[in-house]
Amino acid sequence: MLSDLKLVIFDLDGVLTETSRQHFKAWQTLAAKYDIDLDPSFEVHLKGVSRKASLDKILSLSSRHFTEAEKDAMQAEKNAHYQQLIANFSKEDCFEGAHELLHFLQKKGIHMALASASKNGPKLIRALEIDRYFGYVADPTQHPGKPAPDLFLAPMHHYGLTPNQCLGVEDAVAGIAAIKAANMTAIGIGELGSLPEADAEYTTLADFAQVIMKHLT
Ligand code: B16
Ligand code: MG
Repeated sequence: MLSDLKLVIFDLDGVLTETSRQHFKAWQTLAAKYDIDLDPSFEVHLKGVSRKASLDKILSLSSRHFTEAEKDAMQAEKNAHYQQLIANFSKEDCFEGAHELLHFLQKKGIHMALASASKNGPKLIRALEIDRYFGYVADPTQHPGKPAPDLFLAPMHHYGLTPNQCLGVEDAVAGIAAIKAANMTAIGIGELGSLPEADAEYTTLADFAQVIMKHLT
């Protein structure tokens, strides 16, 4: 598998940096305004899920009906709060090993792409100073969200590759499902056993980086 490797497709939130706390805090604050108490155990259901789909999941906890205009306003409010919470993100907010791994893959001539569900992705990778590594950034406004495979297939098609030449790296159940639906090898980052559909799981990005860098050296 690694001998054919031409493209690594990274998820962003939860793989290259940790923004799930900020996403969830912004959702909790919004939900509280509508008397919805978001338990921390709900967070896992929002990982890798688009802003709109996340809101729909949260509002399903309420018996109230919300108009589309109200839902649009709620998404804008959540995003403004989220952007405030990540306003000071910089290079140091990348997970340990991220810069080294991206630099290593670049030197090896392996393409890198981003397959994030986040519309804030392009801005965030600039803040993290890793944007120069990505030859292709899949646009979440142009494709169905995870678990559909499209965000992972778009970079593969961009480079004219086949699934066996690609590796997807994800922290969310929906994201691993998307990679597998694209017929690619799926690497799960997170608590071991939490992503059972992944082909291999690593607790941290640094652990994965060590293994792949050793294999490709
Ligand atoms: P935004 P990823 C996802 O990013 C997050 O995991 C998820 O919690 C969030 O709702 C989604 O992006 C949309 O983000 O509101 O910024 O467009 O993990 O796919 O990189
Ligand atoms: Mg993620």
